[in-house]
Amino acid sequence: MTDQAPPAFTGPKRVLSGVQPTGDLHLGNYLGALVKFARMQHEMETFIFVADLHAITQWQDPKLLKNQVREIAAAYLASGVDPKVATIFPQSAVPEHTELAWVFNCVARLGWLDRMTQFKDKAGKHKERESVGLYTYPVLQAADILVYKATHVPVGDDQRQHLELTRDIAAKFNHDFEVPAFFPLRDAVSEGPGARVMSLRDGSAKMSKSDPSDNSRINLTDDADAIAQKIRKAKTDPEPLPETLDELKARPEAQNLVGIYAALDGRTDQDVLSEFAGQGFGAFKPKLADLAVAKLGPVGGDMRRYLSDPAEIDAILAAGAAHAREVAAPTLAEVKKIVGYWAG
Ligand code: AQP
Repeated sequence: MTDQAPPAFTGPKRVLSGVQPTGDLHLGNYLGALVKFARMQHEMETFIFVADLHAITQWQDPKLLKNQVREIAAAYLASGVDPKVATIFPQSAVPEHTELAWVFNCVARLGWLDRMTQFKDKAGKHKERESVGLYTYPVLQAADILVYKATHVPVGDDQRQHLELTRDIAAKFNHDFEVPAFFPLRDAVSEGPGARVMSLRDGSAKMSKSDPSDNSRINLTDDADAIAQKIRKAKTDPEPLPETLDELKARPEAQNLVGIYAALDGRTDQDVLSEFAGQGFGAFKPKLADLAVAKLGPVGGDMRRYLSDPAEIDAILAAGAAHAREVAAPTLAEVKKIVGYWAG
């Protein structure tokens, strides 16, 4: 081995991301992922899937799953993802993801997966009762990304560790099979406004679908009253907003609300502080509620409109899956040859 860097990947720039159909989407999913999808689709070729394979790593009612997939697709459309521009599809309709995941199961090392904090968080104290699928979830995620040779993966900050693992898997595959520029080794796109939206009840926990308290999150389907009420009840402190970001650091709940305001309004946290410094939450929260209702209200309304026509959503998903397979199949065919499969 030499110390030389491997040759650079020269394929096209592509965006790939997805969301699990595991419950109502919230403001964190919207700002951390959906808004970025809508923006990036105009910058490069974009593939956005509904992660139903990932969803079943934890129990999902089979009678509900298909409709949950449609709900996520409706959320993509309502957030501005345009099926004429981006490819929207259900993960389970593109079997190349799982075929590549098996190869990657044989490339990834146990020690790498043992370090994944999301598994530890989700499994809690009883990891022996969790599915093997939950443990190997990040390997499937690597396959989702690399089967399209995606170079850009817009996700929230909680996925950063999984994306680093994707990079490690790509690098080991390229190295072990002596195909140095086969898979791209790009970094995550997990920074920026909204990359880490925290719970409205606890500024140290991320806003999450699975939080038992509905008041901890703003759902995309919440109406104006519910949004305003949740913001009114959001945990804060009695101090007025400070002038500088440094002063905000020790106040996670205040920092979170300022971050949400900034992300919804397309501004920086510092801009928001400059406008509201010296004001208490009694003044700030109603302004934030108005902004959240103005931005999210139309998204919820559009979601309901799309969901009133499930056949149209199914047609979009089917067309997306057909196109996704056209792109994924050649990658998998090459991988089979590289690995030396009999069927390669
Ligand atoms: N709080 C968050 N802030 C910013 N981004 C977030 N994302 C999730 N929570 C936040 C991003 O949303 C995308 C889709 O996530 P997912 O549904 O596929 O999985 P998740 O990260 O497990 O979402 P939840 O809401 O936290 O679900 P549960 O409670 O089931 O674990 C990803 O890009 C994620 O980063």
